[in-house]
Parts: sequence; structure tokens; C-alpha cells
Amino acid sequence: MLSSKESVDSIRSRLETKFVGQHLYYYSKLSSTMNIAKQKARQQAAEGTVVMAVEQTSGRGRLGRKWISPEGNLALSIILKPTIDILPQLIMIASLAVIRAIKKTTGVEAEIKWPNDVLIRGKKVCGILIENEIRQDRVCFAIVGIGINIALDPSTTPEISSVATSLSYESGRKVDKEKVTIALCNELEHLYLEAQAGAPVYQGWKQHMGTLGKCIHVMTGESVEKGLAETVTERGNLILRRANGTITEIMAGDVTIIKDHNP
Ligand code: BT5
Repeated sequence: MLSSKESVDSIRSRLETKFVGQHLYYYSKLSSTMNIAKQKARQQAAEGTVVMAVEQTSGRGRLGRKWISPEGNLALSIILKPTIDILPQLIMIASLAVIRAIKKTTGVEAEIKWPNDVLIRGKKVCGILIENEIRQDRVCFAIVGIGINIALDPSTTPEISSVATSLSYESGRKVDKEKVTIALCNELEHLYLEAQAGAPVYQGWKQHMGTLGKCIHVMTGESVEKGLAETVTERGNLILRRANGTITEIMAGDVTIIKDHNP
């Protein structure tokens, strides 16, 4: 079922990593790389194992939402085995690695939309999904799923044409998916090792957070909050200042940027 041994060999031979991507499974079509990565993690796959797919038929986002993942885009899941204290930093590590990989391979500046999107000029180019298996206080594994639109022409996918963009579309040229994959694995491992050595990625992540200073709506499970996105905490939570001046800390939600800047 492996789609391209050549592609796997070519990626592996150009990686500068110790473990991320050194075990690489590349399928032509899968339901979701998250499912296969989870299976492999439960079978004791090594840390850094990457599962990639040319096309996903049931790519998923948070809360069971659909991730559209046609051929030409990048879809991968990375198995990590962090300690519990590193866990809140994984979303920061992944999003910062995406930003750097995009910059390195295309020159395009992207920004983070809290909590888990990477945008270019306000449109979503990447989504990140992290699923963990934790027993007692021990992380058995975390699966970091990353989808980057590389070749997608947003106008041909009506479901997401108003919200999505791609690297080819933004840079105006063909973008090499293998190069993006390699840069992403290199950057992610580098940031992960730095975090383990006690150099948190928080500052770098915050610097690229385009949500801050904007008036936003945040839909959480129970309610909608509206206010000014004031800052993010070292645990990755969003601090929102409501119009009445009170502050709330939000752990997860969906942000909509309000165009007018009056909270
Ligand atoms: C995410 O969820 O953004 C996380 C997406 C993670 C995808 C990767 S691909 C590799 C791995 N395997 C998987 O099955 N998943 C991971 P969320 O924040 O819930 O956003 C989902 C929303 O993004 C959808 O409801 C659409 O509005 C939008 N969307 C779907 N496909 C998109 C695409 N290709 N580009 C931009 N936006 C998209």
C-alpha cells in the first residue's frame, strides 16, 4: 500500500533529524493519518514515527469536524512521547514549526490564529490536531496531526473556498511538498528538543500570534465570549478582556475576528 518508496527514501535521506521522520510510512490513500499513527503508537512505534498520506478520505479536525485533504496537500501525523509538562507546549511547537517551514520553503509569512490554525492573509493554510493517550499522570503518546494546503486551489473546493488558502496560491508558484515535509520535521524536532532542554517555545509562539490585539468572538462548548484578545498564557490559554473590563481565561474554542475594533 506504500505509495512511493522513492518519495520516502528521498525525504528520509534529506532529513536533518535524529528521530522525527526516521520511521516514515507513506500511504497513497487513508481514512486519517491520526488513526494509523494511533495504531502504530499502541504497537510501540518509536518516538518520531511519521504517518503520511497522499489523500485522506476521512481527515478530521477538532470536535469531529471534517478536514478536506485531497491529493497535492500535506497530511501527516507524528508520534511523540513527551513528559506531561511538555504536553501543553506541543501545539506551540507544532504551529511554530509550521510557520518556520512555510517561511523557509516559500518565503511567505504566516501567522497563528489561536488556538490551532495557521493563516496567510487571514485564510487558513494549515490545521493542527493533537490527540493524546494519558494513563494516570503518564503520557503514553501524543499524536500531532498537521494538514497543510500545498497545491489546493481554493476556488475548486466550495466547502472551504471562503476560508482556505494554499502555499501555491499564496506564493504564486508550485511548491515542493517534500521540501515542506522535510523542513517541518526538522523544525518540529528542533523546537521539541529545545522545549525538553528547558527553553520554552512560548515567546516565539506568542510573537506569531495574529489573534492578539483584535476584537474577537470565541465560541467555547458552553458559551460565546466577546472581547479583546489581550494575551496568551504559557500554558497556551487565551486571555480575553470583556467590554466591561473583566478578564476571562479560555482553554479552547473557536475564534472569529470581528472587523470593527470596538469590543
Ligand atoms: C483543524 O481542526 O484545523 C485540525 C485539522 C488537522 C488536519 C490533520 S491532516 C493530518 C491529520 N489527519 C487528520 O485526520 N487530521 C490531521 P478545526 O480547528 O476543527 O478546523 C476544521 C475546520 O477547518 C473545518 O470545519 C473547515 O471549516 C476548515 N477546513 C477543513 N478542511 C480545510 C482545509 N483543507 N483547509 C482549510 N480549512 C479547512
